[in-house]
Amino acid sequence: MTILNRNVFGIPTTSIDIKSIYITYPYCIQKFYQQNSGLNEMINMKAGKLLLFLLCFIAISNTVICEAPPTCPADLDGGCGSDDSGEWEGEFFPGIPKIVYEGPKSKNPLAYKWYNANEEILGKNMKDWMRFSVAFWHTFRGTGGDPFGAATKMWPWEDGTNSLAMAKRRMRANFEFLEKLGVDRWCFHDRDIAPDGKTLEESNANLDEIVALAKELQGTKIRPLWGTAQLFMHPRYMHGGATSPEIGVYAYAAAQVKKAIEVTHYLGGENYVFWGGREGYQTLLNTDMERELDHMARFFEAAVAYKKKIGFKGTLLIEPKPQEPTKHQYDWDAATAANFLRKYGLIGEFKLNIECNHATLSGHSCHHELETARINGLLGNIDANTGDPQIGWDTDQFLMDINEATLVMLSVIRNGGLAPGGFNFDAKLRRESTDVEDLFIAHIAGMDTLARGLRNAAKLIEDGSLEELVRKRYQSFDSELGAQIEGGKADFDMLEKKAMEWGEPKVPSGKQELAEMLFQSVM
Ligand code: XUL
Ligand code: CO
Repeated sequence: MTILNRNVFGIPTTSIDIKSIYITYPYCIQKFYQQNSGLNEMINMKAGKLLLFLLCFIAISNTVICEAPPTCPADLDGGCGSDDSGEWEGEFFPGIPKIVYEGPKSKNPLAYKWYNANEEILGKNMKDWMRFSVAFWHTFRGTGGDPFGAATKMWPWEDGTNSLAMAKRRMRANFEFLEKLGVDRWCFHDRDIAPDGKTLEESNANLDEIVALAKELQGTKIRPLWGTAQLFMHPRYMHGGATSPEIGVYAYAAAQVKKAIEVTHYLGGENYVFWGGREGYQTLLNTDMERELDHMARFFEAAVAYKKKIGFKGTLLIEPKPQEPTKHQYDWDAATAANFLRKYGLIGEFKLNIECNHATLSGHSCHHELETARINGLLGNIDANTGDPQIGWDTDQFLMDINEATLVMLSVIRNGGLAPGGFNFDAKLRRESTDVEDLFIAHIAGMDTLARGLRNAAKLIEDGSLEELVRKRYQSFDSELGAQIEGGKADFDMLEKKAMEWGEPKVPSGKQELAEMLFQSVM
């Protein structure tokens, strides 16, 4: 609904809009708390509570007490732009400096302590090992809403609409964020960055308009790590996209992916992702699984053909996930996805995008999924995040565990890096983290944790003791018979003869605790 006027808190005064009131009222309280931190104790007292209530009451009655939130209201009578075009070019993150490396002793939350972009580790700059990327959908579309509660994040540049003007303003915020963070890559879904239209043509036109702006703002340095199509939010995709039993949906999904590959290519994207959130089933009783999987394979074949047709050189990535939102997704885990690719002759055309929280949802560790992808030649990209063992669903938290990060980086080093893939922060702030600076702090901490993992993994590799432990465990195969077995030349007759000649084998210790001790020694 259109709001004609707002008071200094952005609260509508000439028409009632419940959502705006919801958004702006807590902002006043929040700001009051922040700006008067010394009053926190007082607020705990009765008099303090009364005073706070009075102040906010007066504020809502249009009296100037609190400072106005720096909103860019939809009606744009002024403030963020002269018209509805979203052309505002002000600063979105005032007071946040360019984030620089200050070293491990720094106590500055807005500085890197471990991530030193141009420092060389194992023959490669840290930034080339990491190839970090910001996920547009979490960082710029995440609201903090959950199934039990409404949005908690009131970013100053948001006006509560999904308009084209808002999409443009948000895109400008994205690029200021990337610049300040010193990150050269970003990832997006088509519908995160531009609003859905009434028709496919209108949606495509919206996307073109936003992509043109993104192209301009990218300059020469910034590129998408990957793009993707959102085939899960709209109700038309409730039974899936490529696996929907309805042919019209299959065609619509194909058209959407076609366009998303085009714009990813146009923006210089290095990869394209397929995450099949709704490609799966809720019950096998109403599902022809074989037919659905055949359809999905045909869909991927068509994507490969189209990619080649338009000259897109980026890697196509499948992102496994076992469930959520679907009860059982077809790309359950790395091994399932690899088997699917092999069955349908697609193995050379795709790699995998391993997400750590998806790995744990499927009952594996992230390290297991990375190693499964790596040894199959399929490790293409990592969606860097983590879950919470006590919660158990896809919480998409920033990865802050140094042990976990070290294991992740061991796989990445063994893979020779991830390029043209990288680390995409498919991670969101907790619902309760509501300050703009939290967006920076979360990314800085996530980047520092992985950088620390890289440093630790490099130490482990340079030290060599763990590698030596593993080598020793298999050294009996470094023999003539071992070579015959590994070369596929040892038949059962030959092996039986040896078993009888050698008698009961001597089985050495697995040295697990020693391996764990060596691992911990580099932390
Ligand atoms: C959902 C998820 C997606 C994909 C892209 O769990 O990870 O954001 O990364 O569609
Ligand atoms: Co993901």
